[in-house]
Amino acid sequence: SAAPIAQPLSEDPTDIASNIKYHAQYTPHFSPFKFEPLQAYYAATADSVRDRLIKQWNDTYLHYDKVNPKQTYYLSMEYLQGRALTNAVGNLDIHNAYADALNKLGQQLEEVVEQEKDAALGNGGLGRLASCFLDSMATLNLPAWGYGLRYRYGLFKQLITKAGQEEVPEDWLEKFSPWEIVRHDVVFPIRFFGHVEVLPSGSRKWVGGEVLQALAYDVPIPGYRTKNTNSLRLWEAKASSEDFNLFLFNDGQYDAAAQLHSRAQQICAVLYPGDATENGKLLRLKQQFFLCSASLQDIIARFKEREDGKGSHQWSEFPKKVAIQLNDTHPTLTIPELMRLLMDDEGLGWDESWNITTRTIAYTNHTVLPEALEKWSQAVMWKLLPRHMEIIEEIDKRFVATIMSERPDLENKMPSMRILDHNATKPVVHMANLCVVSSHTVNGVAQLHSDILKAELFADYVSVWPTKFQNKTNGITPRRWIRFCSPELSHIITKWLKTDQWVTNLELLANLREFADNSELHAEWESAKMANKQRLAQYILHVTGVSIDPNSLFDIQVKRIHEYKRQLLNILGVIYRYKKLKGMSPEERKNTTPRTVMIGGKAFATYTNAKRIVKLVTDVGDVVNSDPDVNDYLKILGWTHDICYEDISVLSSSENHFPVFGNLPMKIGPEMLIPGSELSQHISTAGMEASGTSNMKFALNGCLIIGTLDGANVEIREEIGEDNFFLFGATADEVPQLRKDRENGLFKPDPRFEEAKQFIRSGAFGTYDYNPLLESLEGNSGYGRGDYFLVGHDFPSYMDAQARIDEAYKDRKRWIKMSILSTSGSGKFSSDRTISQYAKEIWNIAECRVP
Ligand code: 26R
Repeated sequence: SAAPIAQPLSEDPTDIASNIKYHAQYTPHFSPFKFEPLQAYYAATADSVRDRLIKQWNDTYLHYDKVNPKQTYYLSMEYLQGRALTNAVGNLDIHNAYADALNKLGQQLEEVVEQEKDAALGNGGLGRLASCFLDSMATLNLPAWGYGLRYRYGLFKQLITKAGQEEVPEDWLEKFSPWEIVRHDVVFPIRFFGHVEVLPSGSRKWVGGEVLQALAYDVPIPGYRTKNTNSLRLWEAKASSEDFNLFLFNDGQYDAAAQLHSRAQQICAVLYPGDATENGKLLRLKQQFFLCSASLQDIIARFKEREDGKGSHQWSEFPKKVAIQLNDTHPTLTIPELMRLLMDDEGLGWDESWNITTRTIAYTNHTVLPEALEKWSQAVMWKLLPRHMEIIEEIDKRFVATIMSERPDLENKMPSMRILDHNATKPVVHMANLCVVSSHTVNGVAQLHSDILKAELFADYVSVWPTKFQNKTNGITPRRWIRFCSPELSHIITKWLKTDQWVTNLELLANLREFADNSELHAEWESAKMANKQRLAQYILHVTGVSIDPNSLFDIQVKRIHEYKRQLLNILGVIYRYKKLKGMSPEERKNTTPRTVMIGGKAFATYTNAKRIVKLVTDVGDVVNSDPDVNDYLKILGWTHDICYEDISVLSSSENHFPVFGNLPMKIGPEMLIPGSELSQHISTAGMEASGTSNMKFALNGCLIIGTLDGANVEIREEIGEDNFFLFGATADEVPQLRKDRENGLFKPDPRFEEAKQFIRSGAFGTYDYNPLLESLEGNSGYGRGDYFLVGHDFPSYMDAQARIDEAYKDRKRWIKMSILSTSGSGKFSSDRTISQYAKEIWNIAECRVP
């Protein structure tokens, strides 16, 4: 064959094939003649696609530099980017060309892309939201970048063994990542510990301690069908070569010689290191500061560079060029660090620095759960960041003084409003309070959540700053979450809408409504959904050996395991269903709606009750799946999750190995799971789920929802119509009274609820001690007991909704219509809509399209 060529930009499959071969030869990642062919093809294909990205990536950078627009910087401790290759060829609109090119090389693009290990640098909703936002920012041609940390080990890999969940490290960098480019020239010093020195001028300076280096790794973020390619900049910690003590090393003291080097390695070693110990807390704080300081130094350097092109920089211009969004409180230290850099390094006064800081920074809250609201020990902060603590004290002092003079009526609210908490036995800094006081805008992530923030968590601030609080309902990128993951459904939508504009203007989906009764559309829709179900069933069989019936109702709940998300309600419902099926005659069973129930998610390593729930799902699955009486009517599968709520592992304790069959991959990610599902469960205790985003992904893919009036469910139901949403449960405003009633002994449990719990107690699901879990549902009060999450209260209405679902599923026409209406009503939930609102209403930035 012809010699391989570089020709990186041709769209001719023959040229592309040649370019892939070129990379296999000249960008080798494996020793020649000794590699896994599929992995080598993946690496060469990724390198080839990266060539294209680099050109438009550089063009984008130069264009932004030239135009010097106001730019947004999104600071987040988490990103869940998912696999990049399918996304890149999709956004660049070269999917078919690459598929053809690989065919010429005897390969399948579908198999090649499955080789990619994705960077799971996040936990769940908040991290995936950040990644959807990056996609929308690029697609909308917005000058907006992400900043984060380059963790060595991201979210743990979940194994299911006889004991339940076990966590093992996930080495996403094990081989290498073709999607990151190290910028050896972008390095900033980051100080820890030390002390504050007062200079003769009276100004203060943070000195001493230890100084590490932050090194930039950039990941390209291509927009959909646009040249604009933004950056996600991930920081890695390094020690400088000067910190390597050659003298000690030659003296045989190897560990001592490289002490700072090993401390640097700890910073980015893992996402959310355990914080039960003081050491753990210190490390987490170091991580947060590392992100904030490196990003700010970079932002300021870029500001100066771009402004100096015009002569010299004016600090008053800074908020007109820079918008910083804090993704929850994790990057709060941006606030005192910006103040410090402006005052101590740039010589500005307090007032000017404060003015700049507060006009630059905005904060998004993602949770009202008390245990997730960050409070840092003042003692730890004084030790690690003495200058920042001085600044925080000053912010607090000035805040208290202003309120006392302007709003003396709020005096008794001061303890909960101020930043420093002196009353506690252990004095803490309230990070959310620091954010509210120092940001120009604070937003929640769904309408109900934003209302709750204003009515409860931040109520006292609302009277001081009535216009500071906004809502920005979350969204998801339609590219990854339907266009690329469900090409079948996408083609049908494009055909009926006679345009593919819906991919960037999702509101157009509403035009499908007029065809909701069309029998031709029904037939196409049903066969696309069936194809997705069959693909899923086939993978499940190959990966796990469990065969499921594609004609059964695929019912899915995948999300982090948390008591407020109520996987326990789901599995109790399944247990009740199982018991009823057992009691039926074979004839009676034939009248039921067969179900395949999939429940999956990771439990935080130290969250014992969540782990017990995982174990219960496992045990119930083991019993039910091997019971021939019910097997045609009920199967239970467990999953684990990430963005790729990846690594499907059937939660079956009897078998915990993960075989690979032929070329099929072991992973079943959400991109396969969601299009293949028909019903999904979003059943949190009302008022507790800030938004939820997987609810939007499922609805967009024509999957019906059983849910409570919580988070974004409220708006989804509004959009798709109440007839197409299986609603149950208490509302957020009823919850406090229901908890009080419970304390007063007024709760009367439904017999079905008692029966399900009794079935577990009887030992039907093995000998594991489920009493602690069952006890959390008993008693009268307390967090973690007394059924704080109202599983018992909502159980009867949940079971009634499930019965309505069984009936609705038997009426194929009605079900398909509801499915079409779910997709038609999902237009609002594009992250393009969300990001346009942030751009207009918070950041004040405009499009900057690369010509
Ligand atoms: C630092 C530690 C205490 C911590 C707490 C909580 C770390 C991470 C979290 C994750 C929280 C903030 C989170 O992921 N929240 C989720 O954000 C999603 C995106 O807005 C919402 O859809 C979802 O409802 C919410 O739980």
